[in-house]
Amino acid sequence: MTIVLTYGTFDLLHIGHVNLLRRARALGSSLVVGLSSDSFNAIKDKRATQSYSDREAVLRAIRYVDDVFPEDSWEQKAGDIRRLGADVLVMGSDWRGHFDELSRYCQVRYLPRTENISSSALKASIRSMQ
Ligand code: C2G
Repeated sequence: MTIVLTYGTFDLLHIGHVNLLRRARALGSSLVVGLSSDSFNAIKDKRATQSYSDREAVLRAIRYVDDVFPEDSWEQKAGDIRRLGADVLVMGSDWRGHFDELSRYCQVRYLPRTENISSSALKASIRSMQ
């Protein structure tokens, strides 16, 4: 049983998120997502369009996702890895290097970020259509 762990806001779920989730899941037998809480998004200076509960419901509907829990701080990852028995931490390549210290607890993998798509770009293009 290889448990894969990833984190993110996953606002306005798009193909970049789905590519990441599909590839992460393919690295193991289950994928658990640490979903940024609304309070943590404020810490990340990120405003999500959708509430935590809506973003959680959308993620739980994705076939690649086996479980979701709140990400409330930068510091919780080591504890999450131990608590979940995670074997692999996966993040998009925009995070390359940021979580290398966690390789003492599990494998850390950075997967290529999907080009030309982001929640903020989606919001801008929706605004331009109005
Ligand atoms: N992602 C991607 N390609 C995109 C957009 C996002 O591969 N075009 C990946 C990101 O690299 C990340 C995941 O999808 O691994 C979720 O992205 P976000 O929801 O933007 O999350 P982020 O703000 O990067 O939060 O503690 C880690 C943070 O919570 C990560």
